[in-house]
Amino acid sequence: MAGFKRSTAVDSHRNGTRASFDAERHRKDFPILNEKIYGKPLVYLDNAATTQKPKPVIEALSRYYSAGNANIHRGIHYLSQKATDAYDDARTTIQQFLHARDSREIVFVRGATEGINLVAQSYGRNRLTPGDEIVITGLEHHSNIVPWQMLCQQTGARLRVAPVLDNGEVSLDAYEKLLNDRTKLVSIAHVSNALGTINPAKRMIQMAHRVGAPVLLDGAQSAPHLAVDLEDLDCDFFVFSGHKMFAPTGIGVLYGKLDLLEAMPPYQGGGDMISAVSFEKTTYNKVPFKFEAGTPHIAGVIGLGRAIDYVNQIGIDSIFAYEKELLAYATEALLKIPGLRIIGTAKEKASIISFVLADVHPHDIGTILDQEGVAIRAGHHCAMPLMERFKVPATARASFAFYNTKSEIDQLVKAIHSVLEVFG
Ligand code: 7TS
Repeated sequence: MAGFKRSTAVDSHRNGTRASFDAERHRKDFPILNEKIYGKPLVYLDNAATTQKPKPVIEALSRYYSAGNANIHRGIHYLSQKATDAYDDARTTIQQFLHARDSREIVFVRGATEGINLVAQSYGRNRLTPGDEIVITGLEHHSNIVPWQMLCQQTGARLRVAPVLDNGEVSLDAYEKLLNDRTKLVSIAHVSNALGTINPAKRMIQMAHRVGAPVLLDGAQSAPHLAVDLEDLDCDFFVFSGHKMFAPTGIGVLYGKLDLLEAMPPYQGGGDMISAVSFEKTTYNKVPFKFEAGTPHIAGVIGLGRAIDYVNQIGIDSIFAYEKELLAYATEALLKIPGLRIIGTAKEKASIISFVLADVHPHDIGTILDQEGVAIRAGHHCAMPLMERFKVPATARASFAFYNTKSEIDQLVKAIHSVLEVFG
């Protein structure tokens, strides 16, 4: 596996030498982008739901299943050892990508959802008592709401929610006021999937730490788009999903500070998470294996490692800078469309635009765009309380990746005009 490579885009930009980002070249790595939908070229703008997979990832999966498949950590034969090495290498690749201190802090899970549930149950269940408080924000995905509600039901703790301002930013004043010595856990999105808001995570983590509360940062929408430095952020837990960063579905990561993970009981019991079992007593394996019961998604882990190598080759800072350009271009173009209103106008945004169009239902927008080959998402984006906050039942959402282009945004704009023609 290639080692960690920090992009030089920002530095070279400072020197005035930033080469333009070659999205057309990167597109060639994604076979699905050549697909035709109803005879029209696919314009894939649903990257916040899941991203497409580049050839190196597809080939790594194919190679693993054609020439390397075996179970890990339990065989002495050649293929088992080879699979174990590839699995362990991917853990190191991810540790370095996230700037975590130790590869034991990287636990493989199914995705962001499972990571959050693991923390709620393994960290929260034994620690929280009636009267304790868990703080989240008003822009969370359901997967960062429901596990905490379940935990509150189990423990008698109370869920507190920091409100969202009209521009889609979290009110930091209100957030700070919610924090007190009853706060036993804070769990916040790094980037909102429905609005694109980038939360000032480092500041919010520092505020929570001042009252002694550990923080889980939900990186499902940040890890694929911006540099995540866990040493600098100092969050206690971090989760993301592989499928949103060019890797297969069914694989994701929970990062936890080593001392916290070591003190937490296992989430699931089974093979590989033990060091010895008898009918009287079982002792558990070390972290991270204590949290990886059963045969894991070995191919998924290898695919995720390869996806991160791929991102590192392009450079996450270059990706962020390019997507920022796409966001600015799309925002300007969309705002020229009569009746279109963007929901979520935070100062710091990732490449996600949610919008409504006069009184056309977002599902109708999505359906008509689909006929033009343009794939967006329409709905509540698993953020129903946020939709309620903005008094809309749903929005249409275009979300960009580094393989999208300005000409695809032109296609999007053209397709929205055809919606207006139908509903005009
Ligand atoms: N957190 C955030 C911020 C998300 O955007 C999502 C998925 C999750 C957690 C859960 O990730 P999973 O991989 O475990 O399902 N978001 C979306 C979306 O915006 N459209 O489809 C899935």
